[in-house]
Amino acid sequence: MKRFVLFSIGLAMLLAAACSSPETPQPQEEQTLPVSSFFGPQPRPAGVDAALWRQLVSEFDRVLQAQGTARRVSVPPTGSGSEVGDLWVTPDGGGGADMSWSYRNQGDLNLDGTVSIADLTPIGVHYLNSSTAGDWIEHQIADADANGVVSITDLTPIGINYGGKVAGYEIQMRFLSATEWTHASWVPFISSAPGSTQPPRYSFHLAAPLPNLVYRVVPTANADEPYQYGVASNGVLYSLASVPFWNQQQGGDARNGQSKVAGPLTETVAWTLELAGTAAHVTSPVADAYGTTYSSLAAPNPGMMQPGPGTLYAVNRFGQLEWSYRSGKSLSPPLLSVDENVYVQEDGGSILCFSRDGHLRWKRELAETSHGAWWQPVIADNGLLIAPDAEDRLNAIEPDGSLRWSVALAAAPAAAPTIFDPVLVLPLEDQTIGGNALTDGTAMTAFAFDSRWPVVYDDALTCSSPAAASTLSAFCR
Ligand SMILES: [Ca+2]
Ligand SMILES: [Ca+2]
Repeated sequence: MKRFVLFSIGLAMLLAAACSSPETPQPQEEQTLPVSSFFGPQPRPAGVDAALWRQLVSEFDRVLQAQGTARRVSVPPTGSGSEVGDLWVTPDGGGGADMSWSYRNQGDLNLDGTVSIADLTPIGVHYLNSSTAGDWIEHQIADADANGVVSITDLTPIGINYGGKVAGYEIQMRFLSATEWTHASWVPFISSAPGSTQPPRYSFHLAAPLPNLVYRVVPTANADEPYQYGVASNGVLYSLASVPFWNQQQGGDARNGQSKVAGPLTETVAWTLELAGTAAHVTSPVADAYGTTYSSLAAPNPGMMQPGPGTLYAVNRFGQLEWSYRSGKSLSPPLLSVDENVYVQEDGGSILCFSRDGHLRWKRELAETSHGAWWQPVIADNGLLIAPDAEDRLNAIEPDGSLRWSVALAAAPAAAPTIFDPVLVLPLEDQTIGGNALTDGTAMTAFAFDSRWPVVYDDALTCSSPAAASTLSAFCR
């Protein structure tokens, strides 16, 4: 037997010598196959230039050497670039709720759950594509350092995060008043659809969420306890879950400026968009659950105190203009409803309702006269839009554009309405704060206090008074 093996090796050597004779050309691939000092020969992926592939493999060796991460395996992603920032919790209408979030693991460009040398391939495939092109969404997955172009520098985050693994996500919860998070469930890693360049989106159903519970998800590098935890997602307070991220000026209908997402901790500029013309006045932007931002800008109005004709802009989360609507009149800040309508009020009082894609769904005239000013309407949690008009009436409009109620005010509105459920609070020009029932508009109370911008937080309405400097008053339920 031993003799047979020796004979076989000898035959193989003879055959190999015959194959490598000068008359037989080497295949092109073998001549250009680059070798990683950590992982050995790296076959060139289809569609990637041979010289570029050599450069990527060589540079990746250098990055791994510098970071000292080449031997690392299965560590949880802990960097801010892996932080899930789009956890949504949406009530299902039957007492439960649906959680959803996008996979994030910085450096895992091929979306297989692990940061490895296989993640060099997307850089080669999408090399030198940039955010200035309209098809950026197809290439963006390879922009590991998020600088708007796929280039050699995208190897660095792969090296830094090398070995980063997401085996799944733990769903955690805590009561609003507590600091300790507790385990609610765990969901395994899922892959994207074949050929997809978009991170997979996870979903999880909550059978019985409580209003004062906060939810978040945390990636784990392993499937069993004790978990190795990565960086936690944004937390969502369930009672704010049905509200878009920042759906009207000063946050929500209580004007308390509270968002349901944690803001960024770094000051990196993600994008800048130049809008045409000169803006004399920019209103508070609002953001929906898809990351699209809406804002109304006004043109200058020479010689006039009030802003000029306004334009409503919708800008997506990549900084690209989705649509715009130019009005002949000045515009209020936009408002978003949970049923995905975008509202804006024109000078004089007309309400315009748009769908998310910029289609004008309806327009409702409220007053025949014009004040040369807009008021800030407010949208209640139940979708009812409350809007003052130029004839000093307060109007409640249903999502379909029909009028639920309309009542005369004791004086002209002096600022924006605020909802202090079940009362609608409105500062008036006669230096009182009026209170009307949200359900039918009935005047319930009026107290003498010269204030602008009341806010509601917890169980108190807080107002500051310009008449008595530094006065801050709180009115409890
Ligand atoms: Ca990967
Ligand atoms: Ca890049």
